[in-house]
This record gives sequence, structure tokens and C-alpha cells, in this order.
Amino acid sequence: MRNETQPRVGISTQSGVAVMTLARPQNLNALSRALTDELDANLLRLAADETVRVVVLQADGKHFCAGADIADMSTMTYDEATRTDFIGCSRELGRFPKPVIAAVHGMVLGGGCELAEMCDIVLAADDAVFAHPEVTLNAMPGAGGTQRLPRAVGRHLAMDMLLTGRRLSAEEARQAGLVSRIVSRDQLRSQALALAEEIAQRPLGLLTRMKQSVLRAHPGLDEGLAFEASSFQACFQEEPFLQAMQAFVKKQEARR
Ligand code: CO8
Repeated sequence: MRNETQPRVGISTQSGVAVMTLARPQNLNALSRALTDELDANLLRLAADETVRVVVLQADGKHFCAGADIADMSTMTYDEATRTDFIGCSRELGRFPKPVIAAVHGMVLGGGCELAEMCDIVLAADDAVFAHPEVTLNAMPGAGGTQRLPRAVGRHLAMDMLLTGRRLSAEEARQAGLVSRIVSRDQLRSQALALAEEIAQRPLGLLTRMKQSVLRAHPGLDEGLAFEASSFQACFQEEPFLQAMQAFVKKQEARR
């Protein structure tokens, strides 16, 4: 097994493209506090690095990301939850000044789906599956899912997914507007890099102005994110959520 003291986010940079790789595959890249802190620190550095024009976010292992680390959250009290910035990872990714391409495969769940929603282009492998299963834990999204998913796929499909945990195939997600392009699983990394290199040929100033302009296409987002954050924190007062997390950690319950 991999040593948890090793970096949880790998970085490589060349030709104006930085590739960030979630590297916690033994836990299906579940978003532990340590992982999101590393993600944030890398994003801050890449935002300031003028040699970087485009970022690719990808993941090691069978799945892109199984969402928030339920084991981490299961030990948290309500007081701790109210002091925790669950959208910490999204603060940097969601407002990152340069284009970000998500290259996703396998399960793209909960907080993992929220990472993809924060990116500018979503390249999906043909085996990708998208869902917000928080409701099956008696919880709700806490890193922007209630805000960015409806903006991507429309309110009605978003509510269907959020209220049932319904899974979308890559093709369904592409038709709904959550995915930009689908590629075969073995071509995912090379295609993401090729797309990033194509975009990185443009001037950095143009790319950042374009991105800043598109971010303004969603007025009211910050207010919605703040409301969602406190609503998610409130789940930590509710017994059904606390019990569902314990059941997951103790592998007591089959979950969809
Ligand atoms: N958290 C912690 N550990 C996880 C998680 C998770 N989300 N998902 C999987 N793991 C662990 C398992 O416990 C298991 O560990 P071990 O090998 O030590 O027993 C290992 O990863 C492999 O998992 P499985 O054996 O379950 O693998 P399967 O292939 O049988 O199943 C699934 C894969 C379907 C993805 C299944 O693991 C699953 O349902 N996972 C939980 C998915 C989920 O409910 N995600 C939503 C979490 S809530 C959320 O994301 C809210 C976001 C709030 C803000 C985020 C801020 C960071």
C-alpha cells in the first residue's frame, strides 16, 4: 500500500501546461483534508506561475474521485464542521484565473463531481459515471454542487440527480452539458494534454481575460456557495447523516 505521507497531488509542467494528478488511489482519491490542502497550495502556486497557461486535473487509479473522505468527516463534531471550510478546495479551483481541463474516468462522485463542475472543460473517458450520492448519506453537496450542477445541466435534471443520487453515463452527461467531450479510456490523458497544449499556444493575457469574463456569466454564485456551505455544515447536527457515515465506515450498509 502507498505511504500516506507521500504527496497526494502529483504535478508536472511542460510547454505551458501543468498536469495535476490526484494520487490517493487506494481511497479512490477521496477528498481528505490533507488532499484538498495540497490541491489548494498547488493551485495558488500555478496561478502565480507565468509559465503556466493551462491546467489539467486528472487522477490515478480506477476512479477519478469518490467524493469527500467520509472517514475524515465521520469523526467531526458540528462545532468542528462549522469551523471547517469544506469548499476550501473549490475556492482556488472555482476561481482559478486560467483555463482548467478536467480529465475524468470511472466514478466521479459527490465532491469529485464538484471538482469537475468547477473546471472549464470536462473531458470524460467513456467509462466515466457522474453522480451526487450525498443524499444516500442523508446529506447534501458542500463544495458547490447545488450551484454549479443546475447551471450546467438545468434545474430539473440537477434536482433529479441531487434528490435521488441518480448516476449519469459519460454520454448522458455530455448530452446534459456536464461533459464537453468523450474519449476512450486509454486516450484520456494524451487527449487532455493535446487539448491543453493547443489552448496553451494562445497568449496568457487572452486566456485569463476570457476566463474572467466567463466566470462573470454566473452572477450570484458566491452568495449561493455561501448558503450551500452553511446548509451542508448543518447536516452535522442531524442524526441520519451521522449514522449513515458510521455505517459507511463500518461497511454496515449496501449503498447505491
Ligand atoms: N471516503 C472515504 N473512503 C472511501 C470513499 C469515500 N468517499 N469511497 C471509497 N472509499 C474507500 C473504501 O472505504 C475502501 O477502503 P478500504 O479498501 O480501506 O476498505 C476503498 O476506498 C475502496 O472502496 P470500495 O471498496 O467501496 O470500492 P467499490 O469499487 O466497491 O465501490 C464506490 C466504489 C461505489 C465509489 C464506493 O466506494 C462508494 O460508494 N463510495 C462513497 C461515495 C460517496 O458517497 N461519495 C459522496 C461523499 S459525500 C461528498 O462528497 C460531499 C462533498 C462535500 C464537500 C467536499 C469537500 C472536500
